Amino acid sequence: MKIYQANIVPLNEQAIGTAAHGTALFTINGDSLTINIEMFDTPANLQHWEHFHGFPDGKAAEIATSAQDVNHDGFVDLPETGAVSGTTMVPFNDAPHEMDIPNDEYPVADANGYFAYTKVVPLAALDKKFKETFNDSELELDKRVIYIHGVTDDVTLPDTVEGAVGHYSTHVTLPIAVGKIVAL
Ligand SMILES: [Cu+2]
Repeated sequence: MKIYQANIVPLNEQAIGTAAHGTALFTINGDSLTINIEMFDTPANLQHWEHFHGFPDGKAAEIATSAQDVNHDGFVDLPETGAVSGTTMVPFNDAPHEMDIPNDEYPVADANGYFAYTKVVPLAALDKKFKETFNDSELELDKRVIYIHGVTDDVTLPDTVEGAVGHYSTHVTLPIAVGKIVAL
């Protein structure tokens, strides 16, 4: 059995008015990966995209901080996280192993901004899909970071905030918390 965890800390908390935080636990046991994520103080009553991000070339990803707001508009948007965190890799939604990122199958925060997500993923299927997508790369969880996204539409985002994906707006993709995954 192999266990990884992440301490998830707020990002963009000044701009969005809430400091989202939580924990993630990844347990590899035989052919299954069990994912447990618990989040507090996220924007309430809202679905939150969550994924691990990383670099396909084996470089270790690091968490974005306010230093990644390179255009100084007050927000670290999704493209700005890329320099240190790499690209979106695996979603924590209803079927992580399908690696289908833009959809509505992510957890929804309650009225207090709390949600808990648990999923048991078939590891061989995830590994196969990951290798197909990222040029034979290994999952290497300890080189990845977890991101939680999403603010309500009443948060005013300047036009300089980027990161819309298909018909999903920058409100859906704005990062609100991030954590480095480490092996225990
Ligand atoms: Cu993400």
